[in-house]
Amino acid sequence: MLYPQSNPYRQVTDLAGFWELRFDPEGQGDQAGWANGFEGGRPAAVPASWNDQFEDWRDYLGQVWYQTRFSLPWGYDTARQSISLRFNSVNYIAEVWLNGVRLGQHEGGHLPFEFEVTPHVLPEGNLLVVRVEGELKPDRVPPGNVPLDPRFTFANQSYPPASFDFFPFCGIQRPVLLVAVPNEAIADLTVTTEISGRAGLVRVKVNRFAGDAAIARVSLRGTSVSAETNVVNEAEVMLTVPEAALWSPDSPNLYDLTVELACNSATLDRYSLPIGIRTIRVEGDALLLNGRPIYLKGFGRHEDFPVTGRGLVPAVIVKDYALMKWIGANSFRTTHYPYSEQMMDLADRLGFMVIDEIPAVGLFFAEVGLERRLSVCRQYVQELIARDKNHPSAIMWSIANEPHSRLPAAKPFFRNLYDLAKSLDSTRPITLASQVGVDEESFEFLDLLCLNRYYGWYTQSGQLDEGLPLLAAELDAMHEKFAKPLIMTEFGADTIAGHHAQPPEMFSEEYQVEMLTRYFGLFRSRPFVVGEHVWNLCDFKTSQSVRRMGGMNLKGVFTRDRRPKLAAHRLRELWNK
Ligand code: ADA
Repeated sequence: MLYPQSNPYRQVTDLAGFWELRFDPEGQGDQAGWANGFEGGRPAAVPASWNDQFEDWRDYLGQVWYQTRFSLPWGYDTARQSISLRFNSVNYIAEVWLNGVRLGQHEGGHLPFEFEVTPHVLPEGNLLVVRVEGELKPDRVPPGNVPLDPRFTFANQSYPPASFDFFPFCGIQRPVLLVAVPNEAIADLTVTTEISGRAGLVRVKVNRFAGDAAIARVSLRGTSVSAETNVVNEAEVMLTVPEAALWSPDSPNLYDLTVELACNSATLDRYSLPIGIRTIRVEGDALLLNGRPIYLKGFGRHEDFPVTGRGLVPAVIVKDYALMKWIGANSFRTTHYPYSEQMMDLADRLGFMVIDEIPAVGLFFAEVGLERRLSVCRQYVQELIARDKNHPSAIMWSIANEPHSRLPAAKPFFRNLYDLAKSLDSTRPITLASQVGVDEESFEFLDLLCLNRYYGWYTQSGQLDEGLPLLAAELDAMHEKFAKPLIMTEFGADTIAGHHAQPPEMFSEEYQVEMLTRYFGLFRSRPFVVGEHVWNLCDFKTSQSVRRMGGMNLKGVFTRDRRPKLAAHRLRELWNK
């Protein structure tokens, strides 16, 4: 799924701004025909979550109607072009109408979807209506409102009752784009890279929308190779880049790749994207980038900021990267859902390695709704790989976070997703972040191990001396059983900024520092540990519960408004040593 761009053949217009929004707790909108427009809306910013934009709708996850009007900008031409509407992210269920025509529906809040609108769009005064709801339900992914069952350890009550520990923000959270491409256009590109000696090998598969045979011309750094599209509208070429400047965190070299579609020497379409030449694979106990062992230093994070909620805020992206560079990090996991395309683009440019995770957190394996949860997860795997496959920064796929995998149905569930992901992309390792550890049967086939652990916090609370040896034993047991490299994908301590204690005690800045420092010491004594991701980069909003002061998860090493705690300075020392 190519990200829209403007060039002499293509146009894109961002429909951001103040849209009309109407809350519809009674669900009267359907009867009242709000799909054809409605009165009585209030201004709401798009993109942004709706929950914190108003004075009294924070915990409302029900039905909401959005509408906006737009005219086709100069140059958009429904005769020569195919016009579509792209939604980068709408949480959770979105249903869309244009000028009263129902375009379709999408489930899942963190991956893009688009509708072709050429037959329905008018030169002026188009009415776009979007109905959104984010109810928490057991058969959704991520699930919520799951009936409490001791087997699934959802013992802690939280409000809203999400089966995940971050606030279930809702709304149109990333840009909505009006896109025009030529009728004869490039539909998709798949770039994979290899290294041969000092040369880089760049394989490019070009898919075009159905049409007569055409030439795909692929250019990179002055070298150009062409191939004719075949009966399935596909062409594949390979370019060799001598003395290639490889992509890595230390030197995130990118090349501008340009693909043109031509027929009878007339260029029909063009698409350009930055690519990085790199390889990533697991070998023995090591994770190799460009054939060399790497160690991941970084964080779990959230797209979370006051007022905008999970909305796209480019300045926060820039800030978080600046803080991660300052602290010496080289990677992050997209906990617990795919982040914006803008976040991924900067990861390529700034040299951050990304564990790219589908929004599958809090999965459970009771029979009821299991098939449905599997099909939604399969949809997410397909959508994520289609969206992020060409990013050099995306070094592996994560198919779940902390699934409740003690039931036998878990293993075949993840085998299914693993096989699907491998069939779509055989160039990246695949994993999941486990809370079950050595009993996570799926680690038999997954490419590497990821573990979330909080010894000294949820267990052995306040007693790091007790907790550390238990963690050491568990790491050794996992390595003994699975003989694969392991990343500690989560560990940390809730910390109230400004709260101090000597000797260190829970919630104090000193306790967070001691916990992280001693965990690091342990990891460095285990050569099969190939990475450490601290939970979390910043404090973030979550559901209210007795364990979450002020509805906040305070395990950030920075506060929610990006001010450092003591641990941030310690990490900077440890990671820049
Ligand atoms: C889990 C979970 C995180 C967060 C963390 C915590 O590991 O994956 O989302 O909830 O625990 O703070 O307890």
